[in-house]
Order: sequence, then C-alpha cells, then structure tokens
Amino acid sequence: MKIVPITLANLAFAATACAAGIAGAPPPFDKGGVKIALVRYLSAGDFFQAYEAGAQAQSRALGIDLRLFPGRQNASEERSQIEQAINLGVSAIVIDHGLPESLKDVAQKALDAGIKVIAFDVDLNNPQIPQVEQDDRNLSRLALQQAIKENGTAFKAGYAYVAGFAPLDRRDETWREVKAANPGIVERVRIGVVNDTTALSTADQAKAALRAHPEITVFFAFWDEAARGVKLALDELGLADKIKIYSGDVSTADLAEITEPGSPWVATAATNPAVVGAVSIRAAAIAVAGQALPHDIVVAPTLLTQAELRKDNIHTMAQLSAKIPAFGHSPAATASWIPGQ
Ligand code: SR1
Repeated sequence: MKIVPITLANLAFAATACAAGIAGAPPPFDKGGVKIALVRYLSAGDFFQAYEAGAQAQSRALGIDLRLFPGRQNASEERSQIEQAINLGVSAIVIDHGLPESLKDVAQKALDAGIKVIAFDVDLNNPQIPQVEQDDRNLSRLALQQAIKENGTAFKAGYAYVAGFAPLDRRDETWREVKAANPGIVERVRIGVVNDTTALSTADQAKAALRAHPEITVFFAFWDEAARGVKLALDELGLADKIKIYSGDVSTADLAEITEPGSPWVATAATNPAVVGAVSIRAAAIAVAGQALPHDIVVAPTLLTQAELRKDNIHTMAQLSAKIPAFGHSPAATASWIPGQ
C-alpha cells in the first residue's frame, strides 16, 4: 500500500473529480455510487461534528453515497439504524461509538449479509471488524505526563469519566496505572455524564465537587466536552487560578478557551477528529474494495500545551493542521487509488 499524505484542503477538489467513479480504482469505486452508512451513538459536540465533516469530505472524494444515521445516545435506535442500513443494501457500515452488547449481533448480521463493518471507538470484539481508534491509552498518557511535569507527583485530583465508552475506558486504564505508580497522586472526586449537553451537565457536577473538595488542584477530563464543563465551573466559582485542567480532544472552540488570558485549561492531547472521520471512511472503502486492512487502525494523538499554542499564535484547527502535520493527515488506512489523500 502506498502511503500518501491526505490534506483536508484538497478533498473538495477530489470530490468533484470523482463523483462518477475513480479512474484506475478497484471495483466498485471505478464506477462510483458506492453506498456506505455511518451509524452513530453520539452526534452532539465538537468532536462528533468535525468527525462527521471529515467523513463526508472523504466520502465525496471517493464518490461514495454516504448515508448518515445520527446518534441520540439511544442504544436501541442505533441498533435499528444498523438494521435499516442492512436493508438499504449498503456496501459497508461504519459504527461510531455505542454500547457493544447491543451491537455485536446486529454487526454480525451485517457481516453475514456480505456488508463490510468498521468500528470506531466501540469494541465489538470481532476479528472481522477492524477498529479505528486514537491510541487512547497514549492520549491520556500524554496529558498525564504533562500534568506530572507541571505539578509533580503529589497532588489531589478531580476526574471526569463515564465507564462503558471504549475510548474513555482505555484512557482510564492509563489513569489507573499513573495513580498506582504515584501514590501521592490522589483522585478525590469523580464526576461524569454523557448526554447532548455534556459540558453544561458536567459544569453542574464539577461545581458541587469543587465546593466539597477545596484541596483539588488538578482536574483530568479526557473528553473536551467534559473539560469545557470543568472550565465553566472554575470560571463561575472564581477558581481558575487555583486548579489546572488536562484533557483529551481539541476543536477551534477549545483552542479559544485554552489560550484565553487566565485560562485554567493548560494542556490537551488530541487528534484532528476530521482526519479520524476521513480515516474511518477510507478503511470502509478499502474493505469494500477487498483489500487488506490491519485490525487496529490507529490515528496518533499529539500533546498540545497552552504555552506552545500561545507562543505559536494558534487559534483554529486550520492553523493547527498547518503547524502540526499529524493534524492535517494520517497515514492510517491509505491506498494509492484513494483521492484526496
Ligand atoms: C463519550 S466518548 C467521547 C470520546 O469519543 C471520541 O473518542 C472523542 O475523542 C471523545 O473524547
């Protein structure tokens, strides 16, 4: 497989060039009009919106008819959306997040119907289903190492986490390792919520937690919606100069909050979600073309610190992509015949 760098900027050109089929591509992409479904558990929030935009751009470049099934945190709805995608006769289904136990059998039903299945951030525990992920154990490790660099190995922490979501569970494994290796780092309070207003709900929880635990000096939230909620709580309680936030994910809105004067949000470890969306669609396309894919398709995260972002004057994802190659493209799931890479 030839590895060619993808840039989101050139996907738009490729989109118009390839709608009727891609010259030299393997069937069925030589003719165009391949139907692929993106079925989601969550659609709200910056990460999920940017992921969808990246998936749509890569689909246009490949001449794919992308059928989008939005996520409303409803396991039975997601399950029935997969059934609908099977009935639509799609060639592949990308399953984005979800609760594994409600999806495993219906994913197997899709495979049995000859449909390729790619999972993003949901462990369906099936060797026939390649998994896209953001190297989550390392993602939280990058943020945790930065926290130790800035705060030492003895501090009281708050932690935003919801069990049952594969990326958060993998990030949590590293947090448990770090606590075990550093007995001076103590988790004093745990909060967490997943809904379509996660930031606001997290802020309410964080305010109560911080009032009850004035000893906390560091807060970990390895999901930007949760980190934004913790920051809102700190701002409202007047504690922004007392507590530092370390997170996962990044968006243009996050960059504004991280770099604003006096912000407590000092570092995040992240990928570009639009690139992850593009990788998921490329993986589905490669599978439909009958070409080989690794089981684990990994988009590597990068540590972003407040100090460096301010120094480099970075305020948007476009600026970040221009500055850091990993934010503009990923070598994961590429093939020489895929346009827009
Ligand atoms: C509820 S799971 C939220 C996470 O999913 C994606 O992996 C994003 O990185 C986000 O942090």
